[in-house]
Amino acid sequence: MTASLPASAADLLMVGPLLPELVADLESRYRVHRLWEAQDKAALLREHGAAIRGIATSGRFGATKELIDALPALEGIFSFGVGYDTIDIAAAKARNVVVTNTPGVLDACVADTALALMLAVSRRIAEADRFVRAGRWPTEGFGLGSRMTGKRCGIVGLGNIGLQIARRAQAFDMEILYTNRKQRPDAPEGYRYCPDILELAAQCDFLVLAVPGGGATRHMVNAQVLDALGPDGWLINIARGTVVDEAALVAALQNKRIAGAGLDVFEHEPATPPELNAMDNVVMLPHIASGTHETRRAMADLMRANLDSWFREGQVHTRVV
Ligand code: 8YV
Repeated sequence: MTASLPASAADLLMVGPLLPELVADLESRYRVHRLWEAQDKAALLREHGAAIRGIATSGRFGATKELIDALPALEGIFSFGVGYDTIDIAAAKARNVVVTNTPGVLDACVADTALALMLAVSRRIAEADRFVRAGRWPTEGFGLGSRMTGKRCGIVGLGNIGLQIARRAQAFDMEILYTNRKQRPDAPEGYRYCPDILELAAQCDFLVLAVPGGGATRHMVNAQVLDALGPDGWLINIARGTVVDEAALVAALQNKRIAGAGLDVFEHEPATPPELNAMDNVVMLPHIASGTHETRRAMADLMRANLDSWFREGQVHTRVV
């Protein structure tokens, strides 16, 4: 726990509701303005905008150029989460506003979720649970799943999270293939590099997305990639919904051009494509990959450390820009 700052240390604009413990702690030490609760957001910004020195946000709530430009005294944007694709980084840079995120502390739980989805879709875990609950076991056979052990795991984006997914997949005797902006010379021995996603999709059984969101990766998984993955291949997405052309994914699933999908993220969250609801070969989660008590606490601690160091010493721990 950090030493307390004077309550008047700084005015913060909180864009959306963050972890309740974090909100309570920040409110005890900063003047926090709750943007999401304001009936008239423009009026809140008119009244307090000139005093606001920090934005507290997350990947979900982001920070637009319009918001950044409405805050003349803004010094920093402090985000709860590793992904910052919804924060206008160019606008922050142009204003010399520091941006921080919470890398590292969530890698393990996000990787755990990727493996959970891989097992869930290949072994039909969620579907089997529904089968038992519906009382169908006594009278019907459930049928078989597909083996995960020993299959080929194709990771898109071998960053910290990708590496943790690979390590876990190796425990299932899986072969590791990956694509990345460039080949990683430090990748563990035996990891096979594919220069492009099409080749990777064609050669793996599970295509696991672990790249950042944003313009550079938008719709990286399109109809062509899904066709390369093929009718025995599974798509797993714990990255960002924008990485997948969701309409193309729905079409590929409807036409059985891929085996199924395990999705923690969607293109228009919290909306999910209604066509997927009836598909037993699809497992959908409400963006919970980092959602454990332990990890969310660690994310809150890191975000708080960034905020406090900035307003005390003008320094931060995990800077994006
Ligand atoms: C969180 C995330 O769900 O870290 C990220 O980029 O997407 C997740 O860990 C999110 O930031 C909190 O709302």
